[in-house]
Amino acid sequence: MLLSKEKRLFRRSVLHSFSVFSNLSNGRVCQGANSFKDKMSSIHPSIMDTESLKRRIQMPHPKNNVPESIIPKIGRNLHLLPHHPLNIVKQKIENYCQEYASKKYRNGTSQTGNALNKFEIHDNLCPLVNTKTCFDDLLVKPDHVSRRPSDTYYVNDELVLRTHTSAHQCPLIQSGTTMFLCSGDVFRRDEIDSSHYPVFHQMEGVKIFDNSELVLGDKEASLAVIESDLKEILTGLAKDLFGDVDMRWRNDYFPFTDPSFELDVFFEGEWLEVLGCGVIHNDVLKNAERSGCQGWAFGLGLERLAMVLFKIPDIRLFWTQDKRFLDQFHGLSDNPKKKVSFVPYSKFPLCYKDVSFWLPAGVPLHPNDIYEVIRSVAGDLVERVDLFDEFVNKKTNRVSHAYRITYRHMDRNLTNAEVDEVQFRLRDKLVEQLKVELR
Ligand code: FA5
Ligand code: MG
Repeated sequence: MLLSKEKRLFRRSVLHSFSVFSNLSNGRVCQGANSFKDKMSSIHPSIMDTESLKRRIQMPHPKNNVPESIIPKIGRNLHLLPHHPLNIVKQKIENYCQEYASKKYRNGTSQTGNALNKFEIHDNLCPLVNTKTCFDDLLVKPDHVSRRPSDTYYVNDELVLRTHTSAHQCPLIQSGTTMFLCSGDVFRRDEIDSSHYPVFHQMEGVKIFDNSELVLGDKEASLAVIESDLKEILTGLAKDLFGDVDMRWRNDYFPFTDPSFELDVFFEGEWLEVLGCGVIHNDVLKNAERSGCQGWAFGLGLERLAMVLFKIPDIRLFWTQDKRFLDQFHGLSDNPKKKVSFVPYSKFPLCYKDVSFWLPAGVPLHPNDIYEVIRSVAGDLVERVDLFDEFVNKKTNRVSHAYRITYRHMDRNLTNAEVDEVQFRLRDKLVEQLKVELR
């Protein structure tokens, strides 16, 4: 089930964009870092403090679809909090990758003047990015499903909350980098269950190969070198993190890599997709003004890896401030070899309520619109939401949806009266905001 959900994002539009970049000369070689100096400003778009950033995100615009419930998450930067499980996983990955690089890659510097065996670390880039770097530069077509307001948080026509850390690929590659690891929070309108949350964290890894590392004049042989290095570093990473866990490689599709792969890990009786990766598409490198270079990229979900590593059963737990959760990870950063399995400090009973309604006639509603209203009223009390019945009344042509909402508090017991109160507010809000007709 997990897999089919994620496929939606990039796989629907299978056609690549082969637009001609007439303003770029073909076959341009890698350029020196200095000539990109002024372009670095696009990587660090005005260093904004969190409060200004929140105000910027909330500026009214007809296209602004960022709900209030997202705002408190901005700037929390869980991946940077010492002892937080996401920070521990991030550090483990960075340590592993640096060690791999120092052993596997040649000592020295590239034509751009950057080290050939050390990843640059970027972990505090602004999450507000433009559609050019988030989508266009990565060959994600204007009508692609992942760009729709049903899937992406728009601030206005041009600015979005990054939907993936790949949004930083082109500006960083353009800066002349040879390799980097870039982590941060990403935002998606998505369904609600134990492994999906509207804000989660990703890490992007990119390596651009130096000509001296490839087979000169043989693109195919070079491609084989790149692909095998990519799989080697990621298989090694999964082994380093999880030991002998079952994993599988599958062919995947992303507009910005070719070929593309994903890696799944077996967890709690299901295959859990933990990362996507591939060989960077030539046209992406053209967009980053590094035509003639070749390299690989990967993007992994930090929550997914932390869930497997520490056996954390629910993605909402990462946001709790409860010491019973956070204290379990203390001391791990200094002792990376220590094994920790999260011990649930409470198992409060779940409780579910159903709601069914007619969708408003003639107004296209996406289930993500429903999930967001549910989130905005019930917050982290919702464990999951399932659309369990959908039908069209043949006479009136109206569409009916029925959702089962599973409630469970992470930190305490919920009373029936409390859940009823939330459910009633939620029903009212669905009517008020989405104009549905309750059944
Ligand atoms: C991407 O976001 C691509 N940018 C990854 C990539 C980078 C491919 C570079 C090629 C080259 P995808 O949507 O599959 O791909 O997400 C990547 C990972 O993020 C997933 O494997 C999963 O681990 C995690 N992820 C995706 N959606 C969610 C979610 N809603 N909640 C938690 N983790 C998620
Ligand atoms: Mg995926």
